[in-house]
Amino acid sequence: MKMTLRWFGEGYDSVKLREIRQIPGVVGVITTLYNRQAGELWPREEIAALKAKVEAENLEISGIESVNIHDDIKIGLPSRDQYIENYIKSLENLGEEGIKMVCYNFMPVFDWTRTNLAKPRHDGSTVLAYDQSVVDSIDPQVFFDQTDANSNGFVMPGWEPERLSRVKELFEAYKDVTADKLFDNLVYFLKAIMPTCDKYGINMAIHPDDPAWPVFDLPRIITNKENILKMFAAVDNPHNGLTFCTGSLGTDLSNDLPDIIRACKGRIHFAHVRNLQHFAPGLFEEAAHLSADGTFDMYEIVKALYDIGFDGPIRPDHGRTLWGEVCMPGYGLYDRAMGACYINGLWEAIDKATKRKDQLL
Ligand code: DNO
Repeated sequence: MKMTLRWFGEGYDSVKLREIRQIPGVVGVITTLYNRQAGELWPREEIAALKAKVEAENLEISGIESVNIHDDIKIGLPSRDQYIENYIKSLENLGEEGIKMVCYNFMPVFDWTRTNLAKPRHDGSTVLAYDQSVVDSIDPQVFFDQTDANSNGFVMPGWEPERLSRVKELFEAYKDVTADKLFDNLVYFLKAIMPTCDKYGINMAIHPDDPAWPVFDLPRIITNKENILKMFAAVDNPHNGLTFCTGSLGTDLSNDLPDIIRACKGRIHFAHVRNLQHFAPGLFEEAAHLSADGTFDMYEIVKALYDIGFDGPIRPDHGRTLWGEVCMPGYGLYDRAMGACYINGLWEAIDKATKRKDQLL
C-alpha cells in the first residue's frame, strides 16, 4: 500500500503540501481539479500544472478524487454521450500525465450525507455525525443550505453550490430513476470508458454510497458486497474497481468489512480507512481512527487489506476537528496525520509478524 492524504488544492484546503510531506510515511496526495464541475473536460495543461505543484514538494499525485460524473449520465439522458466523451478525454489527459487511479461515485444528487458537521465528542473534539431521523424530517433544499452554512466557509466535496443550487430540479430529473435503472446507467458509462482505461492502465475506483442506503428516497446502488460483486461482474474488467471505504460501507452494520475486502481481492484500487461509532441503526458519529475509539476493529480491516496484497493508495479518512484547527469539516491536518501514522503502524506490525512467522515455518 501507499500512504496518502487527500488534498483539495491551493485555495480550497487549509492544509499545505509541505505539511502533508512532514507526516511520516505519506508519499502522495489524492487530489482533484476542484474548480472543474462534473461534466467538464479536464485540460491537460491544468493537470500538468497541478502535478508540477505537488512534485515540487516531493510528493506525487497518487490518484484523483474525484472526477465527478454529470447527473445526465446517472439519469441516462440522451445528452449523456457528450458528457461521457468529455470524461474519456479527461481520462486520456490524466493517463498522458501518468495518473492511474480515479475515484468517483454514482450517487444521485447528493454525495455523502451527514446531518451534523461539528458534533461535540466526549473528548472535546468535533466530528461529522448522522441521524436518520433528521434526514427523515427535513426538506432536501433546507438540508443542503444547512450543510453549506456549516462548512466553515469551505466548499465541501460533493456539495458544490453550482450543482446544489438546482436541488429541486435535480429531484425532478431523477423521479423515474429506479435502482435498476441507475445500475444500468453505471454499466453503460463503465463500458464506454473501459477501452480508455485499458489503453492507459487507469484503475477506476467507485466510491460506495454514504450512508449505504437510500436517502431522501433517492436510489443507492453501491451499498454492500452483493451489489459490488454484481457491478464487477457486469463489467468484468480489472480496471473496473472499488474505493474500499470503511466509513461508508460501515454505516450499515450488516456489512462485514474484512469479508468484503477479501471478496473484492484484485478489484480494490483505493482505500479510505476510518472508524465510526454507532449508537443505533442510522445513528452514528465519526471517531478517531483507533479501534478503541469506535465500533470497528481497525486491525482486522488493515489485516484483510494486507492479506489480499492490496498495493494501491490508502488514505486516512475524515478526522475529528481538534486543537483549535480551522478547517473543512472532516479534513483537518491533525487527526488525519494521526490516522495515517496509526494505519502505518498497524501495517508495519502485520507485515513484520507475517514475515517472522514465514521464517519460522
Ligand atoms: C467525503 C468523500 C466523498 C468521496 C466521493 C468520491 O468526504 O469520501 O465525497 O470523495 O464520494 O467521488
